[in-house]
Amino acid sequence: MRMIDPELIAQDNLQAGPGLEADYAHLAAQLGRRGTQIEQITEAVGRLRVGLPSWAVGTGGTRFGRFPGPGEPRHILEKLEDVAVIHQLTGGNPSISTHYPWDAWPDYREVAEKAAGLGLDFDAVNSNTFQDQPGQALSYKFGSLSHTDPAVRQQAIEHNLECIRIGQELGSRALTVWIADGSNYPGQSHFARAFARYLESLKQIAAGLPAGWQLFIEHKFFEPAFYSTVLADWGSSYIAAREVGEPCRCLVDLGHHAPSVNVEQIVSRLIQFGKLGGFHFNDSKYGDDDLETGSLNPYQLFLVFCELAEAGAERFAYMIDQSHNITDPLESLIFSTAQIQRAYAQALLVDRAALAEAQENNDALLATQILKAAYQTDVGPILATARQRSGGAIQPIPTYRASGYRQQVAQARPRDQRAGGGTG
Ligand code: PSV
Ligand code: MN
Repeated sequence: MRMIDPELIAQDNLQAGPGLEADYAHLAAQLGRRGTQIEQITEAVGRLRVGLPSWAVGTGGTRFGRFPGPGEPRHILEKLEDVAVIHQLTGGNPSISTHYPWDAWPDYREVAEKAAGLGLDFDAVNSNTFQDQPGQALSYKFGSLSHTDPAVRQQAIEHNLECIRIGQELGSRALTVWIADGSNYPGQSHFARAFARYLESLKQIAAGLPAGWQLFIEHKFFEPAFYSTVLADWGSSYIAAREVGEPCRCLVDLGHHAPSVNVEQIVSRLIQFGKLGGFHFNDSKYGDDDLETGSLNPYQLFLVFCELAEAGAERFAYMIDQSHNITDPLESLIFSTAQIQRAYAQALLVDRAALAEAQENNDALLATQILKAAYQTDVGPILATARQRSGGAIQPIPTYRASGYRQQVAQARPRDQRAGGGTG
């Protein structure tokens, strides 16, 4: 089932097609002179899968307020429809990452069937031990997997095992665990004992993973705990992944580092020692702002992709994790997907042999110019061609607006106070 009339996409593409063909031919010639085959880049961009989180298709917010937009999805089936719209237009977002209990549903076969009918599959399932749920026996106020009380830890472990069971019904192959455990006061928590309890809980979750599944852990240096967090940084994350063993890998959320931290170097380290699992993409200026990927710091995104492209980017799991507070979330996700594809295409343009030589010769200026030459290439025609070839739109946001999808769902989905999204 297609959410947007394919005829509309075809019509829009017909209009934009001749201009794109000319731009693509020009870029092909330009890259050819540099010894780069444009087709290889376009195919690689077409293969990149960027997962979407179920919580990003609703309007996000902050702790000060939320301004819901019209037609917000009220439950997982409607979230699937929204993700299908994005994928139809971009061709690059074939999977959805669900979050429990936010996406709880009485019959997961129904969810799996609906997704299959929309041409979607399921990315990692996400557990939630950072909020208390109505009727929950024990509170996570003072932590979950690292709590001092073994009964609370057990409850959190069981919730993760339940997420795995749901994921099996959906066809997911990974569990992502982000914990909010930490402390607000110096002295409140014993750093080493809390970390040991976390590792022990994580091992029990790993023992419950089906064959072929991965366990992703996500570090974050602050918030909601403001003095210390149990999994504060990539070093702790690496240690935990190593202690837990094979199925456990580190997930890098771009917003989970202090300002100015060299994230691309962290990515390199994790790749070098076999523990990079994937990404949560977003952008930030101050902390975990959950701004749109590439909206603020596209050069950092490019530098991250330089590390990934060298290692073979298709080995890793990619997802967008951001909060859309003032825009139509679907438009923001389309925009962000293109930013990610852009960074990947630019990274594939880096003249690696020349860069290696400049590095060997300690030619700092030449090395940085080689990166800039790739970054400053407008790869827009590559992205648009990859979208068109996958049945998507050459100009996805204008086509989305012309489709009237938002107006349709505004009619069909009366406002539900529980709906919403984002991480704020
Ligand atoms: C935490 O800030 C986080 O980035 C984790 O990925 C969560 O799963 C997500 O937000 C949604 O709460
Ligand atoms: Mn995240």
